[in-house]
Amino acid sequence: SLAGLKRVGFKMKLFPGKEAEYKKRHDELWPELETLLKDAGIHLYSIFLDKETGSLFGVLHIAEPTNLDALPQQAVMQRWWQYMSDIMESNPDNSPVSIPLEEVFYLP
Ligand code: RM4
Repeated sequence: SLAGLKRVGFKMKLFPGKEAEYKKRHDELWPELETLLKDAGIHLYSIFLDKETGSLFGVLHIAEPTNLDALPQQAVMQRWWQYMSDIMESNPDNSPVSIPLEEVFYLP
């Protein structure tokens, strides 16, 4: 059930011309990364692309959002971010530049 889960929304930025590659890499998401995200308690994780601007809008559902704080230290997460850093805006530590968004509407 989704009752009690919080929504977490954020945006990231894709480099121009990398739309197909970004989709392909996520279609082929590493099983060990899927396990990591699900073990963190993430449900219903979507990423939407605005093809006009390259903005990526992520939204996920999780009971305890602070569980997300442990993900950046995980080796699989770091490998994935390094792998992705050639096609999306990233920080010096390879994590994606990720801007938190405020939920202003929710219709359960
Ligand atoms: C994205 C980005 C996010 C990750 C997803 C699965 O490209 O790396 O941090 O959660 O992939």
